[in-house]
Amino acid sequence: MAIERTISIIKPDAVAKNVIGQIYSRFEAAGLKVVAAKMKHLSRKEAEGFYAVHRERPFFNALVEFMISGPVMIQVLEGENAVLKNRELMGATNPKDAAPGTIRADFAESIDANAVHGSDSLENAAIEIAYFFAATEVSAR
Ligand code: IDP
Repeated sequence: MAIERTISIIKPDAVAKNVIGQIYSRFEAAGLKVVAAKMKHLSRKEAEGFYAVHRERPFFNALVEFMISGPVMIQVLEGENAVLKNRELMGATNPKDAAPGTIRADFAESIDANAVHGSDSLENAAIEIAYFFAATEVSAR
């Protein structure tokens, strides 16, 4: 299986709940390695740019407001099948539908405040990594 890299963002609700370490433990237990990380309070412009694909969706403004409501923890995860593996660890977008034992089932309150973001494809992972990290900020393989 291919070694991939993906973006994970621990959203403001989970940072406020003080569960960064618990979420990192799940990445590590699943064989995903943190190869870059930064805590950031996103500007409105950064959040709007990151979620530009959702610009026309009715929840866009609420999503941006939420993502700038407090600091987020952004990391690049590396490992076999990292994109899908991270999505599996996250669980469904709406925590009510998320499988037991997933991050969203255990730490998220609602579809608006759903604890984590994860790239949904290898192509988007590359775009999202470049959005937040310079090449020199990501550990070499
Ligand atoms: P994902 O985060 O599981 O990949 P996306 O469909 O890419 O889900 O949506 C991005 C984010 O927008 C979600 O994580 C969630 O916070 C928010 N979102 C998606 N759909 C809705 C909705 O129907 N109402 C409110 N917020 C939503």
